[in-house]
Amino acid sequence: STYSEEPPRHPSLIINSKEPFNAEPPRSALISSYVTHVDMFYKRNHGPIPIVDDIESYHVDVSGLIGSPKKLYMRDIRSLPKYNVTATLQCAGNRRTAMSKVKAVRGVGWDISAIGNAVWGGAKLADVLEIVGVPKLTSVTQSDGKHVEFVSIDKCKEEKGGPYKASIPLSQATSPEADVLLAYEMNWEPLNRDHGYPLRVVVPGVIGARSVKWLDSINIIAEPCQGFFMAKDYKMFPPSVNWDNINWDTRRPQMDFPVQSAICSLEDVNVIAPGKVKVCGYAASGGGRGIERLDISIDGGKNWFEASRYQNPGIPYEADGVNSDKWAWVLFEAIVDITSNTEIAAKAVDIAGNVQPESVETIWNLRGILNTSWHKVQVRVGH
Ligand code: MTE
Ligand code: MO
Repeated sequence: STYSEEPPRHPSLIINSKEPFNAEPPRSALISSYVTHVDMFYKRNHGPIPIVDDIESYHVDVSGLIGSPKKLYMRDIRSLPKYNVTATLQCAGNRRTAMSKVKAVRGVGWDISAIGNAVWGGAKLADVLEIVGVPKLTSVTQSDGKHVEFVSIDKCKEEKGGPYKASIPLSQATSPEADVLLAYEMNWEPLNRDHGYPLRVVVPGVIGARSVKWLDSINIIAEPCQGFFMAKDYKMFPPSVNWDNINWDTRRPQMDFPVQSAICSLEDVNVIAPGKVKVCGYAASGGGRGIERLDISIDGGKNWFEASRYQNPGIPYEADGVNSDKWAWVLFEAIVDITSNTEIAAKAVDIAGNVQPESVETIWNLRGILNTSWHKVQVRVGH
């Protein structure tokens, strides 16, 4: 494996690790549009970016608990109905740097931009599985705890030089409503190399780690995939667990993302002129749960008021409305009046009533995942 043939990247990206390439955009890029530009979309890799140059021979091998193994070529996947699904992808490690300030954690550091919203174009996994003989989920089909495993082409050190892999429940994979895609487009253009060319999985509402890029094979298996990123990583532990007493088997692989929000129009410490200040950012929840409310405080959390929320400009956002993208983030905006040095905080509430926790200390975990604590920025009034 070598890093000599990495694709070109936008110079404004903030690089958190060069090899493998892990980078996020500046905060302001996230709120400049509802759909994140591909070059400003965070890039999260565990090895060198693979090169697939013979698209004619490229195919996905499907095997496991199905009749006989099958090969699916791009033309097979493209012959299925194409769906465009607007879905937010968020790394479980988003906001890890802030968690590591409580106590050291393991993993690449991220500010608040390991998240992005894209329009993914491709075939539904439920349709793909159907053509290889795995029926769609109905009220009578049984999935018996089976999983669908996705194996990549890339090589990573966590898998001892083997490919990145992950799995999702068969019930989710065969459910058309879950909108799991084998995507070949991102924002109406062919996927680029960084984001999984020629084909990737997109699992809406779930931590980014399950959306396997550069898909090589799909296996129907009896239980969750035992790969590093399922069995040993991306699990949420209580604050009491440390590297001496950890027992990985006691926890399930993280799937849905909890409710999250962050302020993107201000940096950690901002010097601003006194008066009206625009506070903008994003809010998102997992499992297709919409954002019910976004609360802003300008006195460190004593008093709160609601920000306005939107997805597509001009269309009012309703948390479970027909015109709302259920898998996508919501952008928020509030105008506040700042007269002296203070702390601005944001917290979101999803349609199940889940609220972000106040402090990062109470959710600290040794892998530094799922930091969904209130996002706070300090502002200093200057001239
Ligand atoms: N797929 C492969 N093959 N290799 C990877 O390293 N990283 C995962 C996931 N899929 C990864 C992968 C993680 S942890 C995340 S958060 C998302 O891809 C990031 O997707 P992006 O780089 O397109 O933003
Ligand atoms: Mo991730």
